[in-house]
Amino acid sequence: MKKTTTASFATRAIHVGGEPDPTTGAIMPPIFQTSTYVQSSPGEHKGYEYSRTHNPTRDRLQECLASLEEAKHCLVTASGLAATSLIMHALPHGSKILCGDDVYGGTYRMFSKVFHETHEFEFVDTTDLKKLGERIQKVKPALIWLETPTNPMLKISDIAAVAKLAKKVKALVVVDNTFMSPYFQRPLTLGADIVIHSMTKYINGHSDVVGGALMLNDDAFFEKLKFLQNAVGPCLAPFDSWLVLRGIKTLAVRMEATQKNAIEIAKYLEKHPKVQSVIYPGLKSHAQHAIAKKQASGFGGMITFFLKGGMKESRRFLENVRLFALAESLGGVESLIEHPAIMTHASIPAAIRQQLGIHDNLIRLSVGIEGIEDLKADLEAAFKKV
Ligand code: P1T
Repeated sequence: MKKTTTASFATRAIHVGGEPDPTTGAIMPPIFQTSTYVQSSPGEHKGYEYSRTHNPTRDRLQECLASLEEAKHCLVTASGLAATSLIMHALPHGSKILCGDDVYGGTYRMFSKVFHETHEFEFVDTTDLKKLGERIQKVKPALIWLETPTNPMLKISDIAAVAKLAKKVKALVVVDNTFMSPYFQRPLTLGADIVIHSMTKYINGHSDVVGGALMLNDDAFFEKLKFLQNAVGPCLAPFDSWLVLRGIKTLAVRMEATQKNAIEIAKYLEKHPKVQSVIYPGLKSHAQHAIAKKQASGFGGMITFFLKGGMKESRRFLENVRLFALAESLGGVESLIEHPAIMTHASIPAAIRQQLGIHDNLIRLSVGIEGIEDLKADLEAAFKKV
């Protein structure tokens, strides 16, 4: 099925890039587990020379993902951070970047500890459009980096409004769409220029691959990124590409199922006497609930909440869950739980964590698709130990 088909999301997730193998009719595409390709004469080949540059299994995945994000182009990369690094490599030295103040700890670390020598970063609250507009006019950035919802505070930025402000100074807008997946949110259709994903999360959905992706419509910038991927090297392996192609087939049903469970759990936590407050974009109490509703077709499966107490209570709680696995990462079919201050966001300086609200009693859930009663019973048993 062509990536430009008008078929529904669920159909495209299964069939774009998923055509049967033309040589054998195998319904599942083969894994082209090869590093190189034989040439009939020097420079004469079938379009493939070396797997850092091209691989047929990777091509199939890229076609599928471009279709799902409604993008002209897609590149898949060795990790989510590899996708981020390619964009940073593509910017000229001295570029100014405005980045949301609450982003994945690894993204913050890359910007503040790796690319800070060549680019200038300023971290701003991108949910505050007035303040952001002022900084855009003052700084005249080359690029605005949005994570929405953010990790871990689940803050939502208005993508269309930020894109409008960015256009005034010709800044590119990048959206890290990892938490929503293209099933719930397609930033390119809202005016963003580039979308990136940690495919490690919902897109693959089975916690068995580390991978990333970037999608965009601009031909020249795509060629630059493709050149950089080949020149710098962070390509996705054929087997990992195949695993993601397999996982992505169920993206639509997984996102619906995770959201259904997440809504139940968010409501359960909201009423729990041992919970101080709950952050979930689908709750009316969420500060940007209206924006979430306007720009996305769902609220996802990530919940953050503050337990009553501090580090001692958090540890007790996290040591006593059984079904929720205490682990970094998110977006798999199995439920995960973690402590952002110690785990995923430890690379953010403590003072900044405090400003953002990443306190010792903050807990993050990635709600999986297990039976809802089992998930609630697991949390309830752990609460009893606190
Ligand atoms: O881990 P990697 O595939 O390189 O992706 C990095 C990344 C990028 N963007 C967002 C929003 C992310 O959440 C991540 C990775 N996050 C975790 C590992 C985590 O547990 O939050």
